[in-house]
Amino acid sequence: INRVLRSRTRLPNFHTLNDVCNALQKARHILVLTGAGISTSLGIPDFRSSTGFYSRMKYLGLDDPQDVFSVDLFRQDPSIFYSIAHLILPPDKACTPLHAFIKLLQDKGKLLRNYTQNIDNLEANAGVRPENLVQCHGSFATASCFTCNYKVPGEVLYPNLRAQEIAYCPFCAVERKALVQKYEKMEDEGSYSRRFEDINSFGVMKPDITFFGEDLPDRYHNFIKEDVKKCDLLLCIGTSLKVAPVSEIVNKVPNDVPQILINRDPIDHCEFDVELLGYCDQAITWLCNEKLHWKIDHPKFEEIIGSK
Ligand code: CNA
Repeated sequence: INRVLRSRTRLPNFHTLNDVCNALQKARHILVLTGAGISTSLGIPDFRSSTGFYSRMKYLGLDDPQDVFSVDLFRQDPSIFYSIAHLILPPDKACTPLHAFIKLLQDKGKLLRNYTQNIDNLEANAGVRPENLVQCHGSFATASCFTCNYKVPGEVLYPNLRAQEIAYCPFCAVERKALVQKYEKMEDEGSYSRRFEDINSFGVMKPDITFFGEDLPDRYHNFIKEDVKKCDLLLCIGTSLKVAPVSEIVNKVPNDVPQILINRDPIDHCEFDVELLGYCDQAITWLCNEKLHWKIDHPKFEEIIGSK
């Protein structure tokens, strides 16, 4: 975790909602940087809010609640991750108005790329095409064996994750059994050593989400350099911008490119040209309906307009 301290000189003529609307109308290469806040309206908790996922992890007694996503802890004891993963499993087929707005930008030929830190894969449910998406921290869409990398579709693991039961790789089963027997024998003989805790994760299936201590997917590194040069508008939505290197994207975008934040809470360590503080589904629905006269294709669109 890096707090990105940034004092950016704001654009001199970019302060108002009209400026935001003009930029959205004109832009052809919008980089949309999203985080957990765009999925909370579906009941998936974010991490760092006061009612977020980390605040619910206190009972585990970890030094740092983020450790539930530490690759070292997973190696030692994957049951900790398996005991909490059900809390962040994505719902089937659903997406939010905000996801549908990203799809709308794609349909209008304006979306350069959506860099999402989310692991719920809901962008796919909204119809954002894979080539327009970088899942910076991987996703639940696939899962791999921690030992031999055997890959399966993510849903294969869902019953185990929901039941909080560890899923094992079929190809590592024989070797795992032998290792566990050896380990148990050593424990009986009193020659147990902490380094043998690694066998706890031998042949364990892990969703392909990027844990702390793991590198980001190649796709992120392959695209980001060119995309920040190419983008003509940056939209940061539903993120606290506290996880590097994704949080550094805001510093890499050229100074003359407008940067807009749509977030429930202010972000003290970054400056944007315009900040729309509030719930992102409501903010984007209002902006599209009242100002841009764009219709978001989502069942909640009319409902939100009606409720004002
Ligand atoms: P975060 O640090 O929890 O920040 C979330 C931000 O969203 C906060 O600043 C909130 O103010 C804001 N927010 C919450 N609800 C709304 C809303 N309805 N409208 C607008 N803003 C809102 O999460 P980040 O994404 O910044 O941190 C990156 C982590 C979170 C990544 O590693 C993800 O994998 C991880 N994460 C993903 C999911 C998911 O996939 N849905 C859920 C929880 C955490």
